[in-house]
Amino acid sequence: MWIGVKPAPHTEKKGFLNMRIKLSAFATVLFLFAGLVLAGQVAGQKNDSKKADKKEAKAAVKKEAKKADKQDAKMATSKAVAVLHPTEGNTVSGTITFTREGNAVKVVADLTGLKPGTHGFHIHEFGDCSARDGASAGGHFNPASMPHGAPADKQRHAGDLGNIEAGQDGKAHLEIADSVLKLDGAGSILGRGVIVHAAPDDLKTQPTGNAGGRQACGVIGIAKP
Ligand SMILES: [Cu+2]
Ligand SMILES: [Zn+2]
Repeated sequence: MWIGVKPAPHTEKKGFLNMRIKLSAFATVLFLFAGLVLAGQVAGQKNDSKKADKKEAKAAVKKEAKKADKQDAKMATSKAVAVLHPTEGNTVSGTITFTREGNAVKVVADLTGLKPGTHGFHIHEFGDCSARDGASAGGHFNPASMPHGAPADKQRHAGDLGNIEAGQDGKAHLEIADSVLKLDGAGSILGRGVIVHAAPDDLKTQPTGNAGGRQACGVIGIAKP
């Protein structure tokens, strides 16, 4: 029996159909792939815009913070002053200025009416000189809960400024830079008291330095820069 080489018409049709199916499957895959690529691009764009938004928000926050810093700097106290008056039965008086110098505060004291020699000299907790003996100024200003010490000690009251020395004329001049004192923020010395004592501060005895009576008292206030 002879079998023709020429494929039967129905087979040809089937082959054509097969090809069509193959083609349409290919097109579907292509289409899906294109869709995926497009979707990926859109998602990428969305991501990009999200990133840009985040960047913008960050920049805005930074700008606000800078503005606030500038405002703080404008509001910050650069100089403070205490005018000291004698307590009852004493003659000590004078002026002490506190000036911001970088991260330190420069303290300049000029006093008169002292007994020649060394006198304990501190910032006390309260700016209250109403008591005749200065006791209303409270203890040494000590916001960090430290023991009493010398100005150069790591552990000291913030108010521990050590001693001031008077000459034979009863006058004393002192200039020190202190990195513990602050004119602003938590632990600021504004509104606190300054006391000059009758005796030297031994820089050891807790919590007073055994500096004796209070001979002059003043309140730290904001000064004209
Ligand atoms: Cu004192
Ligand atoms: Zn102290």
